[in-house]
Amino acid sequence: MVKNLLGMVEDKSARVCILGIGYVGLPLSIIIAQAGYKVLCGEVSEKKINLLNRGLNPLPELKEIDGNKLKCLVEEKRIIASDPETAATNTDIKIICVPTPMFPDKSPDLTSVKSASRTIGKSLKRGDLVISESSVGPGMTRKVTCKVLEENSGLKAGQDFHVVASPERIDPGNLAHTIETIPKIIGGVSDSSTSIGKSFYQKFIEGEITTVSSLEAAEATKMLENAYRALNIGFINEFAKFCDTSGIDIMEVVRAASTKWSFQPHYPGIGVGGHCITKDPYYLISAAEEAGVELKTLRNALWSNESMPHYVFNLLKKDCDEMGLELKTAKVALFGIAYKGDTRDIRNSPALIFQNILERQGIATYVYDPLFTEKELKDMGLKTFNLENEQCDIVVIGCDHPQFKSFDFKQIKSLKLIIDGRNILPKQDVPVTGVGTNSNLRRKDAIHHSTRI
Ligand code: SAJ
Repeated sequence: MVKNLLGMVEDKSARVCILGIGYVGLPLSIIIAQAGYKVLCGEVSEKKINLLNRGLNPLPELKEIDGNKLKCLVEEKRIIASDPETAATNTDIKIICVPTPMFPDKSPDLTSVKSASRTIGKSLKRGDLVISESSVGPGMTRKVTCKVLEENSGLKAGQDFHVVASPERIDPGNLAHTIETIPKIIGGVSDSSTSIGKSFYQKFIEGEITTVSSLEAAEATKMLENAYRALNIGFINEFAKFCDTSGIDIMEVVRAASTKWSFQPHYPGIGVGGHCITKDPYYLISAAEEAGVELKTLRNALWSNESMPHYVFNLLKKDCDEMGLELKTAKVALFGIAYKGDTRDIRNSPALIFQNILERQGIATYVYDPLFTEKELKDMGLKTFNLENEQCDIVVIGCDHPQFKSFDFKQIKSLKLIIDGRNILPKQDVPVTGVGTNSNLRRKDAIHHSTRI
């Protein structure tokens, strides 16, 4: 390589470009700038560029962003935002942090990765380092990212420039796992790429840095992690359906099984949301199919997870039939729209999929979420439930916001039934049906409990 990139990493003179200022790119920009590098943030959103260059957080929902720290770094010109082309030009290390969604048929949508690679390729210089933090299936960095980089630069990956895959492991909103402390996996197109990638990350990652032998090994590591989680959730959701028919309380059984050293608890619920566990496994399935291997078990687990909003709807229908409640005319309040508790992130939220199922059945659903204002919910086109002055017949718990665990449901005088889509509620005065908790058990307790009053 013509330039001494390692020396520039060591003396912090290497200029860093980060393409995609989202859940991954923004926190990454801050910790790299804080480590002493100049960071050029490339963004397609004019709004984000303007906010960032005014020292304002373009993602206010990200609790982990320290606004003051960001403001200082912008004022010191350690972070500058611009369009992607400008940000990529005259930089030495280029990090791709763009989204990797799916097309409607669940096949990988690498549009943003190709666009970022094209942008980088146009101004790529000998000795530069390109890092892909975007989560893709094994082989995609080599077959897509490297190919586009080479086509647009006339240079050769591994020979003229370095390429590393280091899939993000961000856990949005979880302050227990900050970007600095999350362990990192790094795999390069060549040993020297891996080595320089590790030297760079060591400057700002406190967590353990593990190097692997190739781009594919790094991509496969991320895919394995999230497929493992999707598989376990998929099975526990299936097991919950069995428990519902067999007088078994799944939460009791999971607690008991957790006394075994090799059992990692997972919990059934109204479904699986977010942008990792819903999507990464399909990237793995697609990569495997290209290699002629069908990952049937994983695909079935994903279908199990995707079936849960409907399953919970069927629980609701069954309970209404048993209780003589006319669902069509009942007032249903959905508590919580986020994809998981204690976050405002609604991407692929199963609670909203559930809400859509009810709406399509002509059942009006009113939404309450303590993390959103009524105006925000209305701006999403949702009907809102106002705790202060409204009543409802049925409450469905859509996500495990901690506030719901101690919520006083007695204040809803007309309440007749709760469907606990996350199995988080303690016993209530009204019947509560959970997922896999064999509601008869809980309903008997509830009725018994309520007769005592
Ligand atoms: N969920 C269940 N049952 C469970 C666990 C989760 O139904 O036992 C549901 C959640 O409610 C949510 C979805 O699955 O709807 C995903 O939950 P998650 O805890 O996996 O949260 P994510 O999507 O933010 O996952 C992230 C991932 N991080 C990255 O991909 C970088 C994932 O790899 C982590 O395992 C996860 O955080 C974590 O462990 O916190």
